[in-house]
Amino acid sequence: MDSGYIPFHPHPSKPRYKVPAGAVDAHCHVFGPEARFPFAPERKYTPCDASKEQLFALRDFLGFSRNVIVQASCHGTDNAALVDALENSNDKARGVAVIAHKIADGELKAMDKAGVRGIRFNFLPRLVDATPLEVFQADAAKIAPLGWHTVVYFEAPSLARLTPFLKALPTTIVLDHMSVPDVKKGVDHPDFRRYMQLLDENKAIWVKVTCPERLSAGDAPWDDVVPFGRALVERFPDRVLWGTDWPHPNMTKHAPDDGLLVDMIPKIAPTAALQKALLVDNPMRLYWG
Ligand code: 0GY
Repeated sequence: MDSGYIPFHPHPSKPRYKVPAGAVDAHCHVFGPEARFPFAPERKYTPCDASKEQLFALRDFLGFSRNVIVQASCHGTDNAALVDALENSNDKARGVAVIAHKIADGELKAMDKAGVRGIRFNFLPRLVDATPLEVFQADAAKIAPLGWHTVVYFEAPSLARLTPFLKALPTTIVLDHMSVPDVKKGVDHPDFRRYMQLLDENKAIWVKVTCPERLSAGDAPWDDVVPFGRALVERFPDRVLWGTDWPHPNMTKHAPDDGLLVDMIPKIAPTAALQKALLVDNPMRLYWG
């Protein structure tokens, strides 16, 4: 673990909000354990270990039924820890991989069997070295026949540059963490309006209303992020996903209390119908359908 790296919260609170039956935590990670699944040499950070057993225990503690585990950049394109977690999940987890550009079809099929349903493109320079768009485009073409989707992690200032790329992808697309808006600008700022417009005009684009602890200018309960999540959930109720982001890599001040993250859900999805869409129907359709 890097010096100064902040491990996940050791004792999250029990959420006061009770999630609907069958709820899915649709964005979380496993890290290592390093002794068994070493981190990638090209990684930009070295986290604490965060095992599948710890993830599944948190799932149960928070009242969730399933997980979608996303390959984190610290594991590079070696998806072994992810696949191990999927294979030991009792069919309660699906995965999103990060693939090497020369991956063999047989390896994709093996990952599909294990429960991988998508690949992730990461555009954050603090997490990965840049990949040419043509390479990502070729990767998307490779996984499209499997019925997989593409998860794309970028920050708001990259929206204009990446819009043509997103429009050309042949798969369903899922945008991580609302593409990291500048919450200080507010939901009515032209930047976020353009983002809403992208989703309005492209029905293949979904969005994760995740990471208030990352996006907020303040601290829990992260109320400055609520209008962003709520605007997306109310306008695109059948294309939104929610997740904890456990074990919360690269937090800069302290680790969030996962119970408080769950308690935020009714603020961004204020009706039972929206909560069921966000937590059950949408992730089940995308990952278990
Ligand atoms: C996240 C966010 C982060 C890290 C990664 O792949 C990663 O290492 O995604 C981050 O630092 O913003 O999705 O957990």
